[in-house]
Amino acid sequence: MTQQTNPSIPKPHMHRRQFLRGALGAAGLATAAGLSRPRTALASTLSPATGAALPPNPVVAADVRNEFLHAWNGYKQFAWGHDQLLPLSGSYSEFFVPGHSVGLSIIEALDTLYVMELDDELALGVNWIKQNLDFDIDGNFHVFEWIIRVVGGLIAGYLATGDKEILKLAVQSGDLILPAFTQSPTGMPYQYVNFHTGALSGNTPPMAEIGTNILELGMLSKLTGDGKYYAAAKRAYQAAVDRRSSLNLLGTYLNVETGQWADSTDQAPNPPVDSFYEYLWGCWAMFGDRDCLNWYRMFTAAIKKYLAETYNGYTWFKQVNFQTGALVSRDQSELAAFYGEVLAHGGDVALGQSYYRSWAHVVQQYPVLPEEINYTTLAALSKGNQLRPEYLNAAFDLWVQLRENVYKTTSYAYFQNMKTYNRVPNGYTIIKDVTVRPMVQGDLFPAYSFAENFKYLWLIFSNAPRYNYATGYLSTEGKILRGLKPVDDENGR
Ligand code: DMJ
Repeated sequence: MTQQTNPSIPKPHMHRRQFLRGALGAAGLATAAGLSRPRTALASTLSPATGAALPPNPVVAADVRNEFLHAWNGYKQFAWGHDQLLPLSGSYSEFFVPGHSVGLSIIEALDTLYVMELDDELALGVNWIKQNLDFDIDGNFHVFEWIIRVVGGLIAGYLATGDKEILKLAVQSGDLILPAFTQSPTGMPYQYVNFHTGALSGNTPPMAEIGTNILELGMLSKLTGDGKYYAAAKRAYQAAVDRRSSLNLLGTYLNVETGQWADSTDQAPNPPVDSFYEYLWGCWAMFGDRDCLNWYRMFTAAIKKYLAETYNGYTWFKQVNFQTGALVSRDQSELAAFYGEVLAHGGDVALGQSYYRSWAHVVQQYPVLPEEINYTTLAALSKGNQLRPEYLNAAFDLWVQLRENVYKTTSYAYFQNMKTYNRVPNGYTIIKDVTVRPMVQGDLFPAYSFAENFKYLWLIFSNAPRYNYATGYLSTEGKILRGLKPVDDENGR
């Protein structure tokens, strides 16, 4: 490993938020940005259902770790070495290519095991990876999922362990998907790469797949000293930005060969565009790249102008035609629930708080969130619950930024709801229909829950000695890309 910084990556400037925090203290942050912080308004509008009585932090933290272990032990017993646990049937499934495991749950869990100080389990995972991980598989790997889950997971695993073999695998995993960018005529990535033949396929990705890679590829450039990874990700971003409308809005799907839009709807922050915007902020926060900051500001201004609205007293983001701004629909995906924390990072603190409050309101109707609602009626358009982390993701990041107790009470309440509805004897599982009682459970523990749900809860309640709350930065998949503290630093914080 070479630790030098690549010259093609802008030097990390002091992050605006760090500067303000240093100069003003956390309390002065929102005031300096000219924003109000309606602490009492937010807290008082939450019902007792979302503001459950909160046990002492160490009690909650211990409970979170026990519940993580409950899921992890189910995985170990029934699915070890496979991608995902099927907890109801006591079986497993593979995520990327049928019949071929890459040990996805292990890779997703590495840095969670580290911050939870589960060192024996971490050693088991690292050993499995070193002995078994083999990328030579004749199948089409989804580039976006590979980057956020595997490349990011191995990078975080390396940062947690310092193990050079893990870094080597992280670099190999990045090299495998790099041709999806470099062999694209526009620089925007193809969707699939066959790891055995190198064949590329899928020429019309959504915005999330075009933009959600600069943190992981940027980290590869930083860790190897080779700027090609960052350059590929930046070129893809630039190509998408160049195709914005005169309103500074974006459609959803772009053809990477022709450069033409395949649709006309801007649906930020819904998937499949969601993390395109998250990573513009992340690119600035992690690498100090001013282009990314400017793009973030430009698109956020347009989203606030044309998509944000107050409906029935709650903040939502409608879908519009990206060229005219005309209304298309008023649906909101659970996956968009993270967005409040990004808005707050970018200085739109009140709007971010308000959007979180909208989702806390939905939790009063659906104790574990359905996949999609119509926000005019709160009707569940997609009734399943995929054990997703976005609401807890927002709670974690807003809590770190603002230190308001409401993010603890609401995330604790959601944790209790997960225990009530998603917990099964072999771990946790998805739900097919959250609108009926008893809820109908499905048979899957998605690997991202090892990376995200329990980690966010743990970091909120544990005051984790192995995490630096002032400098830490997590990817869209919850991978800790900055802020992991070495074991011998634990007592020196
Ligand atoms: C995760 O894989 C990541 O958070 C991604 O950005 C989208 N959401 C899923 C989990 O819901």
